[in-house]
Amino acid sequence: MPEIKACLFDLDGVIVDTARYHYRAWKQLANDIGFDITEEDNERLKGVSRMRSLDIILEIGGVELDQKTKVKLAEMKNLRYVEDISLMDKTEILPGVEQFIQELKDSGIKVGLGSASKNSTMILEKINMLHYFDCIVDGNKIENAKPDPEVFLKGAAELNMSPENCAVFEDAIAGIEAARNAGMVCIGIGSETTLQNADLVISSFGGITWQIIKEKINNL
Ligand code: B16
Ligand code: MG
Repeated sequence: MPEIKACLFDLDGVIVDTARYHYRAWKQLANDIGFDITEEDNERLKGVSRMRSLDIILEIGGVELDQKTKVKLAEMKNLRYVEDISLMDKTEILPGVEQFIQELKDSGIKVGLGSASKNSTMILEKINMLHYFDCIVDGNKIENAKPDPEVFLKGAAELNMSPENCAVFEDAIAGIEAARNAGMVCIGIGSETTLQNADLVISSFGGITWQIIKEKINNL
């Protein structure tokens, strides 16, 4: 197994749990249009781009709209979402992930972000973690959404790394596919059943050190 010299992190579901804010804003939008969405529906939106999320929601409501209206609705949803995330702070960082990233920095491992979100820099600023990242590749920089490998390949390129020297941390099935398509080792954060295509899965970063992950990767 090639040496891992860089780690690329997904944002939502790995560093912070913004899914509940996305859910609140999408639910409100669906209600405005005249239908409702459930938490189960929200699972389908994780790791998916904003416009694709809207298409899924409209499909749930059985609503068809023209592109101009869809762009307007996505903007409305984002305004509500941004209102919520502007109140975020350090307390919203998921357990153990900041210590883990600090350990990577101390070990000379490069750290990058690979997220579908167009709000990633703002979120990282709010939780005071922007300074850890040697590169940020997010929804503003990519054309092809996960499972396309673009987001992670761009991350590796910005860090001057070959894909085989990069590991990806992801919570969504599409993100794991993207990492695999990029030829990178992929660590799933969540349930083993859902994330069965990851090279290894941890339930959270709680109690997890870089040493533990490095050994697990070497044993693959
Ligand atoms: P925004 P990730 C993704 O982030 C979210 O999981 C997904 O639910 C959201 O629709 C997408 O970002 C776009 O976010 O509307 O802020 O641009 O998991 O790839 O970090
Ligand atoms: Mg995610």
